Amino acid sequence: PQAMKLADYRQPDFLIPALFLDFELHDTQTRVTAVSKVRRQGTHSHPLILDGEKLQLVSVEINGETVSAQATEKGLCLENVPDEFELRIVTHIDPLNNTSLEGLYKSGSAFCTQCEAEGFRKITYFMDRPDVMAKYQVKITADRQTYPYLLSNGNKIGQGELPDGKHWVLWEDPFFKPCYLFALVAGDFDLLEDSFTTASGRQVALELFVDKGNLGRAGHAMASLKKAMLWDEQRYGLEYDLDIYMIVAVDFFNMGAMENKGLNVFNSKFVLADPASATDEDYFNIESVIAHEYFHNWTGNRVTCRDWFQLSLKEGLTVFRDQQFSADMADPAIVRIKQVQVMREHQFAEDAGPMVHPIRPAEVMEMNNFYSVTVYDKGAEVIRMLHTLLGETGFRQGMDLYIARHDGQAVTCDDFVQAMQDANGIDLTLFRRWYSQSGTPRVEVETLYDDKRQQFALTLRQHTPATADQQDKLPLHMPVAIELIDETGSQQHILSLTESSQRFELACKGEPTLAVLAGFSAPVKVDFAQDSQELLKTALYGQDDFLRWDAAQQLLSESIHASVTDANSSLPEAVLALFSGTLDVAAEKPALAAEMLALPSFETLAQQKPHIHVDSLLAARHSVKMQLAEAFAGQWKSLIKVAPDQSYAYQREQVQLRRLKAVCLTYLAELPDSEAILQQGYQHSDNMSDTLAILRACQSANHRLFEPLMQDFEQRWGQDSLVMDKWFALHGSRQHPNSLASLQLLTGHAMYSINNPNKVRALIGSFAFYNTAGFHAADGSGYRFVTDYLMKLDAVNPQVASRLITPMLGFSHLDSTRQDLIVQQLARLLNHEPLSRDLYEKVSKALH
Ligand code: DPP
Ligand code: ZN
Repeated sequence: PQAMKLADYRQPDFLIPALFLDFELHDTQTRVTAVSKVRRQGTHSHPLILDGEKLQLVSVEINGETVSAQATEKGLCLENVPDEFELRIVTHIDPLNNTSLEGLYKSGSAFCTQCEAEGFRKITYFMDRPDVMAKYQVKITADRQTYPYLLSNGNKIGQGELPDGKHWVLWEDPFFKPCYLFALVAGDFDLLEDSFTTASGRQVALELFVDKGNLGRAGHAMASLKKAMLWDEQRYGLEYDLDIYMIVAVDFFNMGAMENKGLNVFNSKFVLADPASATDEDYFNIESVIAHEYFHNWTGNRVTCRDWFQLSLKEGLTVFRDQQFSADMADPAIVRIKQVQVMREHQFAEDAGPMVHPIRPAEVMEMNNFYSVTVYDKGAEVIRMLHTLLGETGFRQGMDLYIARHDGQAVTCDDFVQAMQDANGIDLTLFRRWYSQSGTPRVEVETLYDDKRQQFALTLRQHTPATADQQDKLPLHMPVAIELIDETGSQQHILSLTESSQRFELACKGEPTLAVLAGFSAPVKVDFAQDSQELLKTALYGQDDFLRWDAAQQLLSESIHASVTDANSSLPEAVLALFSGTLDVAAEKPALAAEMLALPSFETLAQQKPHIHVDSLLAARHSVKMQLAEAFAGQWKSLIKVAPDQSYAYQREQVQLRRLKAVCLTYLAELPDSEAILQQGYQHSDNMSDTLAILRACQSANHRLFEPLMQDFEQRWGQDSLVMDKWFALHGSRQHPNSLASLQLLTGHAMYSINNPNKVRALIGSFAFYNTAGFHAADGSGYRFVTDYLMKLDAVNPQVASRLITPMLGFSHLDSTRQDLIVQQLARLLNHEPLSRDLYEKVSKALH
């Protein structure tokens, strides 16, 4: 396979301004008739090249005349076509056997589609690229009883009955759109209906389709949608533009959800919730993903991407917008902490591995591989930096100009930055480097206090180490938010760093304690040697909650790393003081306390050092956990009683207390006398958040209650697919000598299926990503198991396989024995035939 390059972009040779699609649905032989208006763009005599995969070509007509055309594996080439013509193509497709879940496929008994990025070519021959935009009409015909709902984008403009028990519906979408936003759903659902009146007074019908019997779990998603619609009007002045907004929840889905125009298709995991079956985290994620897809209506759909290298244009921006929304809906500091954890655990890891790329990749072999934490989350961090540099008003002016200038167009990341620049009259030339330069920058901090002049000087030096894809790096433009803490309080500043080294001076009466990167103002690693007393001061007395948490995490991380070198080391005084100080105020600030008391994850710890030894780092983390459990045994026991006394609601104060309780439980479960408390906690829980907190605590402590509670849980929830994913994940991530045997067994469980991405991610994904001891087992058995599984999975669903291989890619920080073991497995995979383009791209890069 060959890589495509951003530098090779050419505008399309033809345009297709109108498309009529006619679907006669059938499990294994759906007939698709596509009628396009085609127009040559520019003066040239190039053939019309259409993308198409896994299609059975029936006929091609140009202006009503049959033409003979030979299809290849990749598509169709039509020579000598007129400058303007009607093209009619009939194909047959096989949705039932389409396990890739791309194009048209069956999820349970329903038909549904997923076209982003390049799935439309599995539906018909077309110019499958986002800069070809058409107005769509879609006719769907199917059996009336089995498929009472026939849905597509836009407005329903016709329907009818047929004599053979079939019926049809005709849809029209008035907006031009790229084919990746096309959607079709057919099935039998329960329907939750509501409506929203826009700021300008238009009534929008809201329809949420869920599997039969799940209506009681649809309310939170609907409420979230209405909040998102209102928020986008108030924050960005953006209103919804069609008369109807539909969301369908399906069980088989590769991603979280998809923003198809007027017809979102969602992984049911991000729709369905009730207190008994969903956790606070599920409620939070549903609200945020519903908002994310809704916000795409403007940032993605009305203004879309010119080509797929520009994916961050819509994803980075839309993630940033959903993050702003979540911060307004929930606890801003906690929301921010979660985002930073994703950056540090996953994005920094991607930067350190073979798949490193800039937020706007320059070369792509398989586009599905670039729906990455870099494009999404680092992309959002880049937008956040713009927001910090321009301020709320300046950023909004830039957004207004961006939308006004590009509505209805397919544009580039440069167009976005240009709009920000023009609206604010500032020069963003240097800032644009964030789009082309990959890797995690390092910022080194040096300070000096001049007593006489009462000046605090700080020198910032930035440097981005070379990455696998790019040797030479340049200085970047980044905001560095700082806090100076002294006896009288604290002052905050945002420093604009543009050079490789820069010195700043600030007036300060008395030598302050400095804390850098407030709110994680730039996606960088900071090198700042601070003693533990200063970190402690920031953690306990800082203004900015994020900085307090960050200082606490640094203290904890350092004590864990120290215990790697000296296994008998006892907890440093500063860590004890941190915990007692935090526990003292835990009841008043439960959310922040919970995050400050939680140990940094293994993955975060691993990203802090160029080389790690898996076993000693695991042991060190565990030993620190044990010592903290014992040192504060009394506090854990009393704090878990702070639980809310009302019945469950997804409501801020309650969520905070439950989270604090969950963290206390993880320590408590390490204590010898915890069994009765855990047992009772499990029995008396009336909601999934508390239940899962107990199970997680037992799992991470390898408590003997874990097995019996898991059996009880299975008894209770064995028939509930979404809840059983939590059960699979707990098994998959359990660090236990028998984890491989149990994994083998569970792949045969009645609720498990290799065809369902949620199951695979829950069981095998949890093992590969989070079962550190099992996955990195010294004999290589974990790597071998995952590789064997990938070989099977790749034939079923390459996109999911390609996600799952991530933990095998970044191995340069492991010991040489483990590196060799991983390389052996990757080599075996590279020789496996057939190997998807998705896996080939990653494996070949990793072995390079
Ligand atoms: N559905 C995915 C998302 O919204 C891809 N666009 O991020
Ligand atoms: Zn998105």
